[in-house]
Amino acid sequence: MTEEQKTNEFEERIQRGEKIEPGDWMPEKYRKQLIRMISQHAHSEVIGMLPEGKWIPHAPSLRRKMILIAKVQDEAGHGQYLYHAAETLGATREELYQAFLDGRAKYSSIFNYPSMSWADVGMIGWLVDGAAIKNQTMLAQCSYGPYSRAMVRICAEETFHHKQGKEMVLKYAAGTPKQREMVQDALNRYWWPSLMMLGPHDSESTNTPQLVKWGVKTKTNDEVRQEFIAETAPELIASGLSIPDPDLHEDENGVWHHGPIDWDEFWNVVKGNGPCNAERLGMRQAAHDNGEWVRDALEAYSEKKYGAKAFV
Ligand code: FAQ
Repeated sequence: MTEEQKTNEFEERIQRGEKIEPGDWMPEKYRKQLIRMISQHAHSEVIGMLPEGKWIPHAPSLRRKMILIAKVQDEAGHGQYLYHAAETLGATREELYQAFLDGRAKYSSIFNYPSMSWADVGMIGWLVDGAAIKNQTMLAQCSYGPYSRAMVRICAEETFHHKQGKEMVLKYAAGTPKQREMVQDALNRYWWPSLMMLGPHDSESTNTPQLVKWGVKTKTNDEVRQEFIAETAPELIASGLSIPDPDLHEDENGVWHHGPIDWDEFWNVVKGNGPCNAERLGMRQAAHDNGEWVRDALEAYSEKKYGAKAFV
């Protein structure tokens, strides 16, 4: 079969709703797009442990501490599933991770913002996990089998993260004046970055047309953002909090409209100049260096016991 015939057959499979599996023929561009997206997603989960992880020692109760430890641990697990999914496409974990540490690979813009108070933990759960779930329930329908299956499990866990964040924010919003002030401040700082994390406006989203054509994404960035606002804004407003967008409103047809997003800020963060880019990557690099002896020990044990390299 020619390349063109194979591509046609591949696209017909996607149109029939079949999943593409690791051993199947796929266009090189499809493979590259998936490695790009899945590895960026994996790096995001790994670096996403930092803003909340920092607050584990300061949790106000044993219950909150246990929930937060479980959540942060889940993010590490999500990184693992996703690196495995990327490996099924022929990439090695070492090369992907090195690109991340060197600052050559992207990860989600949202994790380059600081977490400045305990209330940020709740707001990250409600807004960041909420936005992530909107995007990831779409990706659970993705045409690539290993990514779509990883998403099903990840979404179940993210739903728990989202609920704990919302529970915390609602409690503080109805709490003491100080609690309300903290949670309002967290909303003021996290609202716009949470809208941005869903990706650039469709007119700037260079990858979306190809990803939609090949069933990786089934919605555009703006469509997912719109769904996120429609679900989240009324609940935040009902909690008595004020969303920092004077233009935000629901029209007579139930459609939510928002004010202009500062895309200059977004691209600045994506290019590495956000408030915490250097700090986040520095901490990952330090954790990687400090963990070298663990990787060496696992490698040595695995070689000795199984005669094979360990997945570290
Ligand atoms: N940050 O053409 P598009 C989480 C880049 S997980 C940085 O629209 P695409 C869980 C993009 O890579 C959060 N860069 O790109 C959690 C591209 O550059 P490239 C992560 C961004 O792929 C919660 C360029 O801009 N989720 O939060 C961003 O079609 C709490 C043009 O953009 C995923 O990764 C951004 N926000 O759509 C963990 C889900 N947006 O690569 C801890 C999988 C865009 O061509 C605590 N990924 N760029 O050089 C996706 O669904 C998509 O990749 C999008 C972007 C929707 C993020």
